Amino acid sequence: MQSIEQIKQGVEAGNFLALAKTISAIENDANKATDFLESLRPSLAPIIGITGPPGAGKSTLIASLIQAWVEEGKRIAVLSVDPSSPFHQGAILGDRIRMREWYLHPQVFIRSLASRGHLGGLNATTIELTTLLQSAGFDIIILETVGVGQSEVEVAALADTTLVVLVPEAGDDIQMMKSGLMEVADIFVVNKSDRPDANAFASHIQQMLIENHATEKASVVQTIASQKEGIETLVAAIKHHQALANHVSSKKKLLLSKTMQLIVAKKMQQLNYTEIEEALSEAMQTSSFNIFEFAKKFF
Ligand SMILES: Nc1nc2c(ncn2[C@@H]2O[C@H](COP(=O)(O)OP(=O)(O)OP(=O)(O)O)[C@@H](O)[C@H]2O)c(=O)[nH]1
Ligand SMILES: [Mg+2]
Repeated sequence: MQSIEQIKQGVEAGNFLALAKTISAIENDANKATDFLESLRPSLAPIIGITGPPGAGKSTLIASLIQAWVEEGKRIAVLSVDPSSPFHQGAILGDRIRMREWYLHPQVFIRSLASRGHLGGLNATTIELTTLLQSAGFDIIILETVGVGQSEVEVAALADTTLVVLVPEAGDDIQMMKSGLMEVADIFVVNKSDRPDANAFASHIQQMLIENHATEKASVVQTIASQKEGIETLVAAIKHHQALANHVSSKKKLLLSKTMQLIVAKKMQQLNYTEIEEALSEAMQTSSFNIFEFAKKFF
């Protein structure tokens, strides 16, 4: 394991080798890194979660955001969590093209993580890795996840500011919104606003915010990521939300949600699936089998 000082020095010099090695080690087995993780003293560098359906333009948007922040002299880390799907390789290759100009930039660190079948698509070690990045001298951490099912909720439970990226003809997304997307988004980004229905779609979301008395909590920004349009407004909206998210109560809420996730993950690890399955095979054969009684043995 590299020391955090070595990692930090590397980051300052635009050399991410020690960081990359440490990330791999944590990804392989976070339990082995317990002492290292407990020694970290993370900064308050904001974590910006960016989620939305496949192909909505998340990576293209990130490339534009990076540009804006690099110009402000910031150091930026991007973690892209790819769902383990047949498109996985393609997504990484696509990102290499879309974020091409940033892969070798000394202020920018980009890393793709496979979600390894973790439910909801978020990598199981995301809390560890974002905390590492906060301890390694980055000013902003971006967390990109494809919005499939639960992952919007998961990303919101990790990020200081959550962007939900949608595209105009996203009929299904409106359905998703009704079932909870409203809760997680701090900023709705209507990307591909070069498309005909973009304004109507943005107004629709705005209307939903009004109906839900959520205009204080969330905002709507229109962008054309591929033409770098709307990026300044988006950067300003993020900054505005950051100012709100910096309150002690928001920080505490986020830390509490992360703590709960870490506890749940640890408790899950303590369960031995095979052992439970074997015990079940036996218990099932008795006529007096009761699932509550059975499960209690493993509490
Ligand atoms: N017309 C139009 N196309 C765009 C815009 N933004 C991105 N695209 C295109 O949309 C496609 C998908 O963009 P990505 O940035 O890879 O989208 P993504 O959400 O990161 O995709 P996944 O990571 O695979 O879920 C690319 O071909 C982009 O060039 C936009 O504002 N307008
Ligand atoms: Mg992408």
